[in-house]
Amino acid sequence: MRIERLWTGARLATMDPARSGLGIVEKGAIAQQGGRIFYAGEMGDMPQLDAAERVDCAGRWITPGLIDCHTHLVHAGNRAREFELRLRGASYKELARSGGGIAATVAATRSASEAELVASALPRLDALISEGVTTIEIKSGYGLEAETEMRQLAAARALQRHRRVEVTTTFLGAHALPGEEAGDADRYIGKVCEEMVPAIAAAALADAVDGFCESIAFSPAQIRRLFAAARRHALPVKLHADQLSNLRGALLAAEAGALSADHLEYTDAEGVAAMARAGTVAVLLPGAFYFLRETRAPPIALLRSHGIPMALATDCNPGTSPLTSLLLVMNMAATLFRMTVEECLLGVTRYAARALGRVGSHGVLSPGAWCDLAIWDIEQPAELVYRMGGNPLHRRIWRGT
Ligand code: DI6
Ligand code: FE
Repeated sequence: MRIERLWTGARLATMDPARSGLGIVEKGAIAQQGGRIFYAGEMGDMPQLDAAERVDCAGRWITPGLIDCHTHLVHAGNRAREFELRLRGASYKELARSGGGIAATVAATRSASEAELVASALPRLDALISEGVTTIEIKSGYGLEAETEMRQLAAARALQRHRRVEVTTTFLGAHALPGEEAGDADRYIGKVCEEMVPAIAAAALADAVDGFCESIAFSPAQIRRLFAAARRHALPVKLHADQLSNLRGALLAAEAGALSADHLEYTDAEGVAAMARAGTVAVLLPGAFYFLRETRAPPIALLRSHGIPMALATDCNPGTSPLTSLLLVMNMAATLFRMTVEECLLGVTRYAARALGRVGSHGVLSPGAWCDLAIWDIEQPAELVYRMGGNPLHRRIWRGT
């Protein structure tokens, strides 16, 4: 049979659940047809294939293209000034309560056009892509009214016309209470549920709905209303849960059958057990933990003992994680959270795909999955987690090319 492209002489970390651990194949080959993987495995076991193009990888390692499953990549402006204030002792919560924080980025984002949002996001996207990212999730949440939320989501989708990357979008209207709502969070959540979710669903602008469950954001009761609205429009949900305090957000997310519960620094044993029962992915964000100088780490040992899939992401945002390196995220997760190399690599591939509801098609090297590859100049997979700075990416392949 004739196929489009064949990579040979590679070592593969397939992340294939049918193999153990990283799913390593020492003498591997990958065949690509129509943008999807036709074969991935031992060269010796490969059927006879006539390839239009052959690439010898000279012993390099191939992983699935990396997936950044939690970002706020599209926004205007930055918060370097606020960073300086935090260095002088102000806390993130204090800045948020005094009208800075998310509100500052909302003001900048509301006055930016879609083209301006795209232009300012591209350098951040390029930084991620340069390290092998092939799929990225991008949230709204800096508009906090229908028009800007939709413009942010449209800008996120538009990035796919500028770069060879897949973008999934998440509506995060329940990120913060905008100033003009005069402290009435219930009324604002009503608008999110009755106006924004239906409009965004009708325009097919979002793949999921997310919220921020926190004392400085929305209560569990308000998040329940949000999740009910998402369900009415058949949209899957995710949650920023237990990042700064324990409002039992992980439990709430699990009970709603959420794809993922994200952050989890303050999650308790009951929340973890509920996530295990529901199959909710834990998305861990060590960049925000680091940048806020948080001291309480997510309950990694508990998540591990319950067999909960742990994903890792940049949380790229201007306030708590101005970070555009998924390689550095892995190093932080290993160093700060004591995650293993294997957990880190699965966290930016197979389990990141699962956090986006894309099981089997993304984040694995197996037949039928998209042929999104990262080819690395390394001797062993641990190097991807071990280094701080530096970038061993040799080639990034998206949909077979
Ligand atoms: N948690 C975070 O860390 C970001 N959003 C959220 O819900 C912070 C967003 C910001 O400060 O701009
Ligand atoms: Fe976030």
